[in-house]
Amino acid sequence: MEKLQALKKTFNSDIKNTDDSSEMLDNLYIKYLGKKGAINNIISEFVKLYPNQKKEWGPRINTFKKEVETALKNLQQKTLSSENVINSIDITLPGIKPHIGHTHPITQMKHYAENIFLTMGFKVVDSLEVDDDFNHFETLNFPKGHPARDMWDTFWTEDHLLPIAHTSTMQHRILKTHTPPFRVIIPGKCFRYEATDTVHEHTFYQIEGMYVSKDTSLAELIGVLETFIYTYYRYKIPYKIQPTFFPFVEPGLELLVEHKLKSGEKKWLELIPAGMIHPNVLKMAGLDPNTYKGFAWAIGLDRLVMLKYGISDIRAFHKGDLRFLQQF
Ligand code: FA5
Repeated sequence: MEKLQALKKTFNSDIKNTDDSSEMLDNLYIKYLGKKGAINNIISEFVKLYPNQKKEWGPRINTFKKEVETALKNLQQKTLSSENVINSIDITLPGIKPHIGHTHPITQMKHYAENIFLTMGFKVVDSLEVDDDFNHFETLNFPKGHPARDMWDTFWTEDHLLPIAHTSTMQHRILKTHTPPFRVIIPGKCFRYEATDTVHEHTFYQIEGMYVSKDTSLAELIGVLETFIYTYYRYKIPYKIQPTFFPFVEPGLELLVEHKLKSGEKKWLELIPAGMIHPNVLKMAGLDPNTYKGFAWAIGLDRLVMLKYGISDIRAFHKGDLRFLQQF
């Protein structure tokens, strides 16, 4: 009885003198409720009592144990809430916008354009970045020494390979590996030995397209390009289509879009050259031009994006100026 009275006293004074820290709370738990704590200590003596003594002291010890447990639980709640107040986040402070990156506007728009063609039944094939004379020129109906090769001023490696100047370099491979009818687009990075200006870069992107079947036509080519332009810009952007020449198409055409210069003056900008695949190109890939017809095009992706956002200088894309890039 004396021990229990003494224990109650020390417990009451411990509780009074606690500083509400979680460390102090842990110590109190160990001191009173731990395996070798004061209450278990008393219980170990209790078992030595006579049965009639047990009857009297059992409930008293249990009541004290419950009092200790309740007191410590209350203390724990107090401790947690006081520590939370100190460590809590002030939700009234204004948020800070995280500086995380995002994909480049050209990449964003490449995916956007790819999705439009995917919904039209085209599949996407990746382009190479370096190729040989055979795929880049010969299979596209440019014999060696042909003056039309000058249309593509290119860099050459010492092994006589070239960083591709156009995605049409993939045409022969696609024709050889696909059985008509097929629809393919080939986005790729192109490199040219070019004097740069507001609409010309030395490194830029194209999206080549090819459609080959037994009965396709120039009308279908124009239909695909017009559908793409309307879907991409989502409004009736002023454009015109006029004839042009490329050795690997016959007839050839180009789609030009009205481009507003910084001065406010309007000019036509060549955006998508295209045409019916030349019979020689089909023949070189083993396809009979009397049976199969096809059309092809190449969209200038950088120019496509320039016109969407009213960007006046193509060189802004690869300058690395964050003030420009962060706008997308
Ligand atoms: C070609 O590259 C042809 N291979 C296109 C083609 C494909 C014709 C299939 C017929 C059939 P061109 O050199 O015009 O053509 O380039 C195609 C488009 O790429 C241009 O209309 C333009 O939008 C873009 N482009 C060309 N040169 C540059 C440049 N230096 N900087 C930015 N964009 C360019």
